[in-house]
Amino acid sequence: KKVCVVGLGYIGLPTASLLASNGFSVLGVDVNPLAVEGINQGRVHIAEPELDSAVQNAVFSGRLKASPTPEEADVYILAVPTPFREHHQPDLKYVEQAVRAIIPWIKPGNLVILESTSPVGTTERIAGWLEEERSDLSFSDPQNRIYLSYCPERVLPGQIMRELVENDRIVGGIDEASTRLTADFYRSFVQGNILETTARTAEMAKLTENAFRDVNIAFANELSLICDKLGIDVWELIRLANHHPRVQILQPGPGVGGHCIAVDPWFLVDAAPEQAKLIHTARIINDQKPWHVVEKVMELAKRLRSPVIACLGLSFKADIDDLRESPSVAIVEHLAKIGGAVLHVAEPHICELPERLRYEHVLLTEAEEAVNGADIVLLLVNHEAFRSISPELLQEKFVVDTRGFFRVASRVEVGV
Ligand code: SAJ
Repeated sequence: KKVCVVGLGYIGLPTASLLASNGFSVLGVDVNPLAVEGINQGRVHIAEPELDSAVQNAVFSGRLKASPTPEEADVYILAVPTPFREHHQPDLKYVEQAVRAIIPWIKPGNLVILESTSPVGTTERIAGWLEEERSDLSFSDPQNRIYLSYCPERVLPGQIMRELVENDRIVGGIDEASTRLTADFYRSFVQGNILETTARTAEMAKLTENAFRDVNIAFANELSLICDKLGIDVWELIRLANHHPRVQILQPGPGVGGHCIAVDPWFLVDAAPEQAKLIHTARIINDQKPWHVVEKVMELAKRLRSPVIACLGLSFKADIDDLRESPSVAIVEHLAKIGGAVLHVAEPHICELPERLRYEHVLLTEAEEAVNGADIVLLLVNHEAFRSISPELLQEKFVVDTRGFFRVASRVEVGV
């Protein structure tokens, strides 16, 4: 069987290599010519554990090839981004481009699967585009029948290769025959359960999962603000409360980053603004958290003459190199713009500062060195690499620990 995967990003590329290792012949399609060229040489443009070797094996075995344009295949998987536009409205332009690119190649019997996180109703819209452009194909006539489904990915960056195989998957077809065909396809390479439903419910399920996490992180972030006001250690509080058999509070942080959790809940707010009140408020709480951290640091900085601030971590979460939509980057950028302090930034997963942080008074350095020369230590990401920072180094410094990472006595320990 031949599979064409459109979009070779965080989801498409791992999926393409997994399919190849399961014996499918895979064509990966991407609009980025550098990514295509690199993949064909066995090189990967994404940092994800075990992805390089999987792609290398797939390419060198001859079962994975990349190209800027689609070809004929049995199954088409669309894994392109779905960002939002101004006013938090979902932008389906990449999905539409991908669908329009495969439309000329589709034959009766083919299966089209959308994996991109999408607003409810997107699979039905794709069916509309297909019917519009290809009157020779049909979702009902057995002679010219094609199949279409939604199957969201649910993998966690950092564990993608394992979770792609082990996670349960939800499959929702545009009709029952599509659901069944798609479920059989995923059963051929996924070990988790394949759960069958409709396209609309599957779309909503993906949005619900990320909104659930966002709301729960907002709860933790709100607790951190309340505790800050009342002089209570939020980390101890949560640890204690979580001893209750039915309480499981998540961890506060500097805000919510990444390209999923901070985006997907907006698709629900956009679709049902009157109803999605809690989900909307959670988004606002999480989006405001970085500014609270900035205020906290500035309060301390004002007490010092020419403060040096060590900013530990830039990525959107621990032990990855992904800086996209990272609250830590936003915080450091804001501090840099306010000025009046020298910032020593430590991010062990990058070699140079991103464009938006290139200021004369912002320097990328090694963690211990950054801490050594600083008056204020701002912990933004709980990277494993920061465990080697000794508690002695933090003594006599102001510590703003947004992740509850350091639990030591220092001159002032501030958790936010
Ligand atoms: N965060 C906290 N406190 C926590 C947990 C997370 O502040 O207790 C922050 C992180 O620091 C980060 C953000 O939330 O900035 C998101 O991180 P994450 O690890 O929760 O999630 P992602 O964005 O890496 O991946 C999520 C996952 N969704 C769920 O767990 C419901 C993943 O399974 C999805 O596949 C992915 O979104 C996606 O692609 O939608």
